[in-house]
Amino acid sequence: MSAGKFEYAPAPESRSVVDLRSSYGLFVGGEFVPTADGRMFKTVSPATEEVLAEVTEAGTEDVDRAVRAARTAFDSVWGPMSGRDRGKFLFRIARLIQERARELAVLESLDNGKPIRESRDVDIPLVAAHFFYYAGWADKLEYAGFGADPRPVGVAGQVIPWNFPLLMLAWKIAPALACGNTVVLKPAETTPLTALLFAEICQQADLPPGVVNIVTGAGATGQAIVEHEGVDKVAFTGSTEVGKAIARSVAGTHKLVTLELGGKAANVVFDDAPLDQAVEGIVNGIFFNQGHVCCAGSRLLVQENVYDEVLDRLKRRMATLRVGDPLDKNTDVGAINSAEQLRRIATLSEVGEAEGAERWSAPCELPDRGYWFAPTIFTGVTQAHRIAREEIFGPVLSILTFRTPAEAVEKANNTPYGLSAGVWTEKGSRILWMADRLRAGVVWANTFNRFDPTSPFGGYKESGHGREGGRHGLAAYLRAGNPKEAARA
Ligand code: TAP
Repeated sequence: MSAGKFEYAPAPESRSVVDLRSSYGLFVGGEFVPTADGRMFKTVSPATEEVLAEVTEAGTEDVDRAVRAARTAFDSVWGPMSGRDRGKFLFRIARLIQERARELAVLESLDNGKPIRESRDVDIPLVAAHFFYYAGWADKLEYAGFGADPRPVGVAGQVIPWNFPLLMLAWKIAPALACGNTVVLKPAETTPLTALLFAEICQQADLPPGVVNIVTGAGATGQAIVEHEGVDKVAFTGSTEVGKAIARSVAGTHKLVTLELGGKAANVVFDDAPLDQAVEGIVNGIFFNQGHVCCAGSRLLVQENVYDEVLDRLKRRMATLRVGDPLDKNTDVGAINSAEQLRRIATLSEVGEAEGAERWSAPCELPDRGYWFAPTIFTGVTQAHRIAREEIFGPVLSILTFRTPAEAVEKANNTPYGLSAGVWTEKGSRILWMADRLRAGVVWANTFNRFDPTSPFGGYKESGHGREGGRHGLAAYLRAGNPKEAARA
């Protein structure tokens, strides 16, 4: 245990609340079914490398079956159902998520590696909040500003990443269902388990068969969903590279598409900021969820005259972070999600050193088994460095400096991405001045990584297009958004 850390007895959350099956089929047409043409793969705990379960790798025939089930449910039950009745199902799902919150949180931490403190206090409460929020919209769509009689799109094909597995599922499924669509969703290869537990919750809620279909698998399964002719709308969250491939594949088809992609957010600290709070915000911005956050504050821009002080306080704070067992309630930073992601973080960190930046890692003992990376910062970073330009998607912070607000804006916007940004200052006028100029979908002021179902989220530039969350999030799942579009439809 390093100096500065309090000694705590281990406080592990019990795994006994989770009833893991040894293998899982696909959830199609309201039932768990075996694959027609796919294979099985294993999902492991990234903290221990223990195999948790075998999961089905859906092939094209399975995807076709799922899309057909979704179409039938859309035509026969869910599309014609009144918004009021759809809302009841969504409220029921939201309540079941709350009832089974502990089970979901433990399973998420097991499969993903994130600290139980975060899955219990952030992920799962937000998942329930999303279902409650969109349940409320289901019978009010005609007042949402999308025309007098907005219609669902049809069958939505949804592909999500591994960093917030159940939360990304909620961002996709809750608005889609509220608007009257049915869905085929693929969770990420490394984190399928909470999506499969969600399928059980759909059964428990008596959701009509085929409204939600969960097909597990890798990239090829995602591609089969995206390319399926029976899919009317593609919703994707993931890397910019795969997002571009998806945009190319749906171009020229009838499909609507929304893309939530990567980021390289600037977190800008001015000299008049309350520095202790700013340091908390910096730590939360980059070490929350091991930095596996698309809107992570991975580029810290500090005003030059407070640079030494901020750096000093930041290192002191980082030395108190507890890295280790995700199921321990005292853990601040859990495991890296996969061996592949760990390699990517390690490689980019080596590139940072090779290009001349100075590396410092928090003193901590990393467990022997599993995938781990100590919270790390780089100083002496210039805008040309790869670690200042590329998304690392791990607990690695690049620190740059600036002198004037104009320089801060110029550096913050000097990125192909534009998902989020943070501003730390005590001047309200400066916050507004910065927010006007930062080319980012979300700008946080004197806070970071705050999410709420009522608030839209999405990117500029290569961070994607379309918004999720809030009233704006409905637009992606409704046709005839305005009278002109209605006339064309
Ligand atoms: P990706 O490799 O892009 O994977 C995302 C999802 O797409 C996974 O389910 C993946 O399956 C699937 N996929 C892979 N290749 C595909 C293809 N050719 N066609 C269709 N689907 C395909 O990203 P990732 O590594 O999981 O996630 C990290 C990235 O997501 C980061 O760049 C991060 O910034 C971004 N992200 C963005 C947001 C928002 S809201 N903007 C939120 C979270 C994450 P497999 O898992 O089986 O490979």
